[in-house]
Amino acid sequence: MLNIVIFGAPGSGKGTQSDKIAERYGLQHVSTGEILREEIASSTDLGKLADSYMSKGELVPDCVVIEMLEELIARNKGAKGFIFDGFPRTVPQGEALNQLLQRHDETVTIVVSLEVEDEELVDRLLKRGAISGRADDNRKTIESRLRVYYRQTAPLKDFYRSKDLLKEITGIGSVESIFESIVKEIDKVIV
Ligand code: B4P
Repeated sequence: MLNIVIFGAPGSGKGTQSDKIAERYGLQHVSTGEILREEIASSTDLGKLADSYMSKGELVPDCVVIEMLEELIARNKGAKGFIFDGFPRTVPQGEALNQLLQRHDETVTIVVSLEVEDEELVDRLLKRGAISGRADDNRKTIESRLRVYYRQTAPLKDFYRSKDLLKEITGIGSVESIFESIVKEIDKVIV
């Protein structure tokens, strides 16, 4: 199986690149953000809980997303592999993902980190907010998401670097040129 983690600050292009990677390698795209937004749209109990965190730019508690992911992996046993987009977002989530994959005799194959400066991130998310109306794409929530990223998510870089899995790629430029750089790194680990 090919198991890719795509990692980066909010607005770094994770969702955009994940769609392309999933198509290229025939992988199951797992976006915890998308799943949570669907739950919010359906007003489920999980959605109501998630909304109370996401609307403030905070992370949904680890136990909630880890359980969500466990169910998803169990439901997709026949998949060729996964692209994990927006998961893990904390070191405990990273540890949980390792344990989960180990239970299926699998591991993380590669971690792609998209590197983009804060100014560009804020710009992209404000533009998306103006077009899509996504509730958390407003200046106040974006600033909080960035703070949360540096405090809770960025430490995962060292976690994966120490396992020799981290590939840092510039996330500035055209979507196609960034995708080409990602493909180059993935192809190195699968041949
Ligand atoms: P996500 O849905 O994962 O949202 P995000 O981090 O804000 O990044 P997103 O994927 O939307 O942006 P992208 O980089 O693709 O999470 C939302 C919230 O859910 C979190 O804040 C958290 O509360 C909660 N959550 C999700 N997962 C969780 C977890 N594991 N644990 C706890 N809580 C969790 O792209 C942004 C924009 O940039 C797009 O408009 C795109 O068109 C544009 N763009 C992309 N590439 C570009 C390029 N090369 N040039 C210019 N623009 C580009």
